[in-house]
Amino acid sequence: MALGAFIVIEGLEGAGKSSVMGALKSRLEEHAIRVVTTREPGGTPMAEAIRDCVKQAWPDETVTQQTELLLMYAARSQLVENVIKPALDDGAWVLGDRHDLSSVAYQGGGRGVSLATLSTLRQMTLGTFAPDFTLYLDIAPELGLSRARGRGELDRIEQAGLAFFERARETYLQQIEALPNAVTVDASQAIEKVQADALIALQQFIDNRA
Ligand code: Z5A
Repeated sequence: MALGAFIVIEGLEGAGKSSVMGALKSRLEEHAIRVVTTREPGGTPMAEAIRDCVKQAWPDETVTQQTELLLMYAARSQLVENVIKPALDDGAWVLGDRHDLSSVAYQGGGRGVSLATLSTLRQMTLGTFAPDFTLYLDIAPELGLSRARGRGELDRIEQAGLAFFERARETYLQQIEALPNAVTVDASQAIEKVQADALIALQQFIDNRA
């Protein structure tokens, strides 16, 4: 069994994952825990190249559902095998900005890929590997996207339209309900309150693990 713990932050764009990640990292470091942060897709040189590829617009061709799905799992495989598992084995805790649940929400709920297909790919790529704890930052797509828009141009996936994000959120909520080690935080609150709620959830996870 790995020495470290794998904690994943999930949520729609603009939910505040980046700022919550910073707060969790600081809290873990106060506990003298070594922290490695990751993001998906991305986190290795090859996975970062895949990230650029999936996020950019391809005006002269259609990006098929299958291509998008396979690229997400290709990036995840690179990250898990080259970064996450070695870090956990070395005793670090890994804080992940998104992981497999994003594929279930976006490619499954959003694009309509079947749960059976997702399950086959997960089994092939991850086997039984899964987060020890998932923090889901729940936000209505209108609010999240308006925050994301405040930062500039929306990328290819962000341009998918409101109905896509509503399906993704619905899927997140259903999946989180069924996960044993998961907590939902209301991400529509002020950022300070979102961070405070996230830190309470983290502390409970740490206490339960001790
Ligand atoms: N994707 C997928 O389809 N399938 C998969 O399997 C995976 C990913 C792994 C990754 O892009 C895209 O890939 C993503 C899902 C898809 N695309 N979409 N659409 P990304 O990493 O660039 O996207 P993101 O993860 O959603 O990043 P984000 O928009 O930066 O979200 P965030 O990290 O949660 O938000 P933030 O950067 O912390 O905050 C965004 C802005 O809102 C910022 O200006 C903050 O100051 C502001 N903010 C945050 N919280 C608050 C509160 N509480 N109040 C006010 N303002 C706030």
